[in-house]
Amino acid sequence: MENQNNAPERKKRVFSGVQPSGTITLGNYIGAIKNWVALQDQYDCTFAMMDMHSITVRQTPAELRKHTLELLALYIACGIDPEKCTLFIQSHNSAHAELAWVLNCFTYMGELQRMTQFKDKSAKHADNINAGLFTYPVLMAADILLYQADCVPVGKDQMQHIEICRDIAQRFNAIYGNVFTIPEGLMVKSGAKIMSLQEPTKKMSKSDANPKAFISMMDDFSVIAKKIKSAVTDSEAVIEYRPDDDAKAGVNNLLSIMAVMTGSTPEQVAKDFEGQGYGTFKAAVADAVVEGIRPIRAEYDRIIKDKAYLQDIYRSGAESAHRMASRTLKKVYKKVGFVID
Ligand code: AQP
Repeated sequence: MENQNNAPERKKRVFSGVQPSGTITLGNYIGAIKNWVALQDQYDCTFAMMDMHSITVRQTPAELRKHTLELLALYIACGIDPEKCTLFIQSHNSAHAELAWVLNCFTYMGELQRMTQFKDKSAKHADNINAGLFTYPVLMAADILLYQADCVPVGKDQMQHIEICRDIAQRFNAIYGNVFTIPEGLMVKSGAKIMSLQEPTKKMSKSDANPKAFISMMDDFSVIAKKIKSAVTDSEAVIEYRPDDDAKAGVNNLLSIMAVMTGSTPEQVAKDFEGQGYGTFKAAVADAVVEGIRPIRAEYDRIIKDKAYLQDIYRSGAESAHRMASRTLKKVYKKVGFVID
């Protein structure tokens, strides 16, 4: 790629990540990871395992470590190529915590109080409303801004956090000049918010207390089929896609899942199943999900055994991540008036 002065232009940058706060759900896959695969040829991509974000909710240490490595193996099994992308563990690059501190001083309490995720998670974890949960969006802003990311592919639930990240970056730039690239959120048209199978007006979440509510990418295929077959729908017994009708939330969700897994649209899937019963439809959705996950699981089972390979990837990933991030951090420290050694 060259500009008018024949100088090579840098590829646009993408940053994203998932918290290893449990086993990854079909929602994380459809809303985020699946879309990263399509971006890796066109963009300079950095994807992380966001372990620092995970501890805003209590984690069992051994489980967190296990989930972090599983997540890396899953990224690769889903098609993320470590030769093309930087893959690293967030806590391996201390620049995230350092920039987050600076950005905390440019973020207002009122802004953070408006964040839906903070409200939801404080209601869910009323015994542990910690300051990290409150400032989660600031750490997320640091994650993105450190890499001067142009695009951040995320599910719908994270768009509010992208907005606050843009506000913080613009505020900082207005004071100190062009320090940060202002990132755009990148959201898929279909599947940006996969809903709980048991309460379809709620997002599917890996930390849901009811395992029937989510499909884990690690579930046995028979369990996946069972969960889809017992998904909550409605008593209307009509397969129609009505995205604005909460009474139809369960069916809408299954139509969206089927559409993504078969490369169709929810409207088309609804047409394909017109006049059929929910039982037949659910069985077809279960098949589509299982067949979509099957090759990923085969790859995953192979990769997770190779601990040395995974270690090589996250170590070299941390080096590149550190190199990229330290340029931004140094600039920020200089701008705010820290003595640069
Ligand atoms: N249900 C979903 N539908 C579509 N996209 C989703 N994402 C999460 N849930 C859905 C997207 O997955 C990426 C990683 O999310 P995360 O793990 O960092 O945090 P989260 O959004 O809080 O995901 P969970 O599964 O709900 O985790 P817990 O239960 O730990 O809070 C993001 O791009 C997100 O949009």
